Amino acid sequence: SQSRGAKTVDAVVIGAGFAGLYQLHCLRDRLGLSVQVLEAGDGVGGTWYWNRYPGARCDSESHSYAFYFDEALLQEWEWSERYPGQAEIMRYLNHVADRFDLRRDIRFNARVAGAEYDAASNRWHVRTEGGEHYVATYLITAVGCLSAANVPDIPGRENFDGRWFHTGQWPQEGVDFTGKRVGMVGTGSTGIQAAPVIAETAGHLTVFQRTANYSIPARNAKLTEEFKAWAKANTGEIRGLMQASTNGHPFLIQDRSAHDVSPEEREAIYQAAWDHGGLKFRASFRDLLTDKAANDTAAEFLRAQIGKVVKDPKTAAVLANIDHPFATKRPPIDTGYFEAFNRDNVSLVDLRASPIERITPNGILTRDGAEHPLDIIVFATGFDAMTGPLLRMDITGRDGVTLQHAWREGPKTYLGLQVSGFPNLFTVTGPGSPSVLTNMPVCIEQHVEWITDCIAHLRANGIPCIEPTPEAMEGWVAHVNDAANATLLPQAGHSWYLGANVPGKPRVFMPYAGGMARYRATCADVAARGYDGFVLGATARGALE
Ligand code: NA7
Repeated sequence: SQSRGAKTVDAVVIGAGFAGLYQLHCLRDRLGLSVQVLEAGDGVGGTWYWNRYPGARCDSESHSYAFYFDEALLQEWEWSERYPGQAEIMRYLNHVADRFDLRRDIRFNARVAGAEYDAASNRWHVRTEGGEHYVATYLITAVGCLSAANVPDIPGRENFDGRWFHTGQWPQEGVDFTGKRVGMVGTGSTGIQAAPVIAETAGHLTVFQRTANYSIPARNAKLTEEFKAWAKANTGEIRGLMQASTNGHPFLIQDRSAHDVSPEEREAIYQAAWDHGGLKFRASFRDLLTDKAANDTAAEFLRAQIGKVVKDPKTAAVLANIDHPFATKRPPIDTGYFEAFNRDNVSLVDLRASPIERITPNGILTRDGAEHPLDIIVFATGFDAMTGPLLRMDITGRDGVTLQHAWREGPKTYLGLQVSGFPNLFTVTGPGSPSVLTNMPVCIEQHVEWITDCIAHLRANGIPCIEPTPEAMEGWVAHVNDAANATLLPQAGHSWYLGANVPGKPRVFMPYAGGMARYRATCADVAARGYDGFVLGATARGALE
């Protein structure tokens, strides 16, 4: 299986974000394998490497947005704010890379073009866009869920006289908005973070809103010494809480129905959650994501807050014209988003009333005939989520079947970790895993450790390869659907959870909504039952060395 000019290793890992870094550490330093990480960027960080737009910040609280596998690492690292900003997360991941001496096995500026499985040798052949060739027994994708930028195909973009940027491919040197007329398209988590920061220096900011969104104040602040000491003294408890929760955050969803309390009590609970800030708002009642009437109470409270903040009633009405249940699209949290519309240099365009017709050399033309003159356009238009980063590479499994073909009707995986027909390919936070519905590092640690244990099992038992049975995979796909349908999540018809933001993408609810704790237990159980649902070694046809 040795090819000329190719480098042979035990495992190739694609991506050097949270997932790729930890996967390298586990395979190399715990199992003793030779590992090559291939990373498109010129540094570690993954999603955070590319998403350096103004205001980029994590919505998970910093003490929970970290690796928990190493107590010394937890004790030595210090976060400065309640939510970590992009630059601080980059410092953290660079620290991790140095501390575990990871860089020597990472090849930067190496974007993977494709990977092909050779059944005769039971090896993956991985090729980069730069023409490098790697041969590996195991191929692990650690490519992130929100890393393939979705730049909308709006006619006329190529003729725009100004500059345009996508938030997920932000220039390293930054963008100077001083005095500029800036148009920002998109009001998801990203646009909601970026708008108030852009408004501080821009001459004028025009926000183009297609879908109005709920947002909860983050209430970011410097961490106190007391909090930092508490977090360090209670790492075990925090880890336990994150692992027991449905979403990997260090709080549990309250075990009470929104219907159990009086309207006055409910209002007080929501007000307290609003004042506390952040994603914990969602944990106020257990039935917010399963019972529409319960959800309506939260939605109503949140819409009312917009009217209290935004002074211009017309702008407030457009911002509050939200047509999906609360948290059925990923709820943003913000620092001064609605407040920004009270500035003289910020205005809102309602694309529902008048969609974008085209981009002109001068700006954006909407259907009502208004041309909004712009120097800079910022596309905060999100990602080809979950499947995009995988399908933008050409991955070919057994019998020449491509992943694009295998997923033509939507992604199919077993446990979000493996695909039938693709032996020894592991997808960290793949579609069908809880991933984007959770606090990512918690999900990533679980995936990476499960994959590591699986590979250790294969090697200890002389098993050349593993892949799921088609039946197990179909069963999991059905279970992922059932889990979504047991919630209100599919009711947001235009959400990226469903792939609805990318024209032509199959409408399939991609993440597993059954909860992180339950998912963890299922994965552990599958392994304990001898990797139930997987075929061990049978597909390699004698490739055992
Ligand atoms: P999102 O959440 O996908 O938001 C993208 C926004 O861009 C959303 O408001 C979209 O409106 C809007 N959009 C997308 N395409 C267009 C076009 N063609 N015209 C007008 N508006 C458009 O991406 P984010 O980057 O904000 O957040 C991604 C995740 O990162 C987030 O959920 C967190 O997990 C972190 P739409 O709703 O499709 O009508």
